[in-house]
Amino acid sequence: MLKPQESRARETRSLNGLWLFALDREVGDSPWATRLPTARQAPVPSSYNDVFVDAEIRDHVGVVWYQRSIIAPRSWAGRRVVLRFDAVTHAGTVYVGNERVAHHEGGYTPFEVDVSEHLVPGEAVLVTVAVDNRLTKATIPPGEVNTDTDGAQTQLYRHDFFNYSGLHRSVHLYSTPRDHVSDITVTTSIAPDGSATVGYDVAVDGTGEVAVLLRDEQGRDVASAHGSSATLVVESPELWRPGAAYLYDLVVRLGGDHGDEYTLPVGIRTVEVRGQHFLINGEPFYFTGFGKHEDAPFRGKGHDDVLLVHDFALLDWIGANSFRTAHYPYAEEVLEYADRHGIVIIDETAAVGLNINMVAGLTGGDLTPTFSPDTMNDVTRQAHAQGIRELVARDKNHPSVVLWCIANEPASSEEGSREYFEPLVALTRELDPTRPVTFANQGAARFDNDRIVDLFDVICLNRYFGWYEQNGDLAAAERALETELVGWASAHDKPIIMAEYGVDTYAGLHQALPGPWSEEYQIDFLAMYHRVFDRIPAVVGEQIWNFADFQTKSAIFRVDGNKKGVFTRDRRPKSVARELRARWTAMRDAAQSHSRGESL
Ligand code: BDP
Repeated sequence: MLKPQESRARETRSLNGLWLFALDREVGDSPWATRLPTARQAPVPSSYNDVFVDAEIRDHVGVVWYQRSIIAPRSWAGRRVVLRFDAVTHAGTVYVGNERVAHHEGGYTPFEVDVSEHLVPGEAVLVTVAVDNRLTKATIPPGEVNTDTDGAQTQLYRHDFFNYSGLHRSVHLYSTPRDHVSDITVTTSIAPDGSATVGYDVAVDGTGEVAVLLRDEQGRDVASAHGSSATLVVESPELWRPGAAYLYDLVVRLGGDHGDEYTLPVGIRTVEVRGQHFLINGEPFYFTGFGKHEDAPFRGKGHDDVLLVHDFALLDWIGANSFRTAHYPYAEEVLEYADRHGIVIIDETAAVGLNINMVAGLTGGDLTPTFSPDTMNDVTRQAHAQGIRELVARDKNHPSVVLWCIANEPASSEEGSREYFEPLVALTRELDPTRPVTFANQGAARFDNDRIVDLFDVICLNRYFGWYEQNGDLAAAERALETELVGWASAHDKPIIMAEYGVDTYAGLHQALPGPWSEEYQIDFLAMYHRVFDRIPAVVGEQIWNFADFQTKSAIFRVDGNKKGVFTRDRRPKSVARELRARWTAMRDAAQSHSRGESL
């Protein structure tokens, strides 16, 4: 699915800004028919929860309404006009004037609708969006909605981040010629002689001849072809490398000089898993970085370019080369920035909380089977499959994305997990045969009782020895961690990434004898994990939980949210940041001199 862009044939208008905003109980039967009966305005993009000082809005379960008037310029008459939402969390129903034009489920992937027949260029029309934040076993992530005796709905969900909702990402109105490029798929390979190929496949809605041009960063044409699919050869390619991105432009034209044009940035690189190695461009790659969240004060999960650039500046400062989009697909701007700046991405679906017996890192509870007709069932799996389809459709062309992660901490030691996951892994491979596939494994599923790991290419482990287990006892935690990692490394000939490890740390709490929650304990804890990783060659990556503190629902083990960040929620470094910086910048320098051919 192509992101809207300006080109000589395309125009886009941003619909970001202030929209009218009302709760469901404040509106009548057909709220789209007239102006919403409210003076309240909500910013787009943003979560709505924290911008108003109103508990009813923050904790609302169900539908809210957004509305604004839009106008397509007169010059768009006769063209195709599209209304596009980058993310409506979790479900959106869209009305243009009196007509319902779209419905989409899945809060972290875009959708769009051709509205050419629903508006008249030059005339204003109302756009109204019903946003539903309810999570059920038919949604990804899953949840349960319960109704109290007084009729109020409450939302139960098992993931450890606040259920932020709203128009989280940009909204666009754009136009293309009627005959237009509807999709592009690019795959790249590198030949033994150092030349490269860029294979492309262009989908077209309408008619016209396709012509493509590949341009380098200086704007020079390096290859061209005609036809909707072909393979371009680049004799002396500049590769896309971690920390040293290089992007070509694939300019796709349809129907000659007056037809459509779309430009796709292309990075030439390969990804491969060989034995216990993860290879990028044929060279072993070691992941350093974090599991992140889209989370910030006031805006919740609303996308913000200021935060985007600042977070990447902090990643660079600390020497990290990668992160995982825990626990949902992030805004496309994030992936584009990663492409442009050489940061490596593990791209995750929103399938988090597929474990009935776990709440935020803690197992226990009633031991209800997770996979059963009454719990996570075929309907859940259909939503999950749709989430995978939409993730791959959106992100398949990003060179920064090197690994699909199709779930976080499912109950993979429980009966039924294999039947649930087998078709989903097959689907992912069918949609994208070029990238390896993983899931993030939770600690209750160890190397001797996990039922699904052999279906995947890379073992991603989330472990909390020294926090949820052996709390405060790092010597015992070190033994447990080593036993666990050695167990996995001997049981499977696959690379291991520690995809989560971390401790809640209250910024400013210092202790001479480090104990849990202090900044010193976070330092000792991470140093211990790193000692162990350095002893086990199958470990090819370390991604700390979490980049920054983030908001959660309330719980007795959460203090205004989850405090496992290396940075606070407002992005100030905790003491451990400098220790990580020393380790990771040294590793980055060594990797860079290695790829320059210097001896280590
Ligand atoms: C893991 C989850 C993550 C939580 C983390 C924690 O994958 O979402 O935030 O534990 O408890 O289980 O901090």
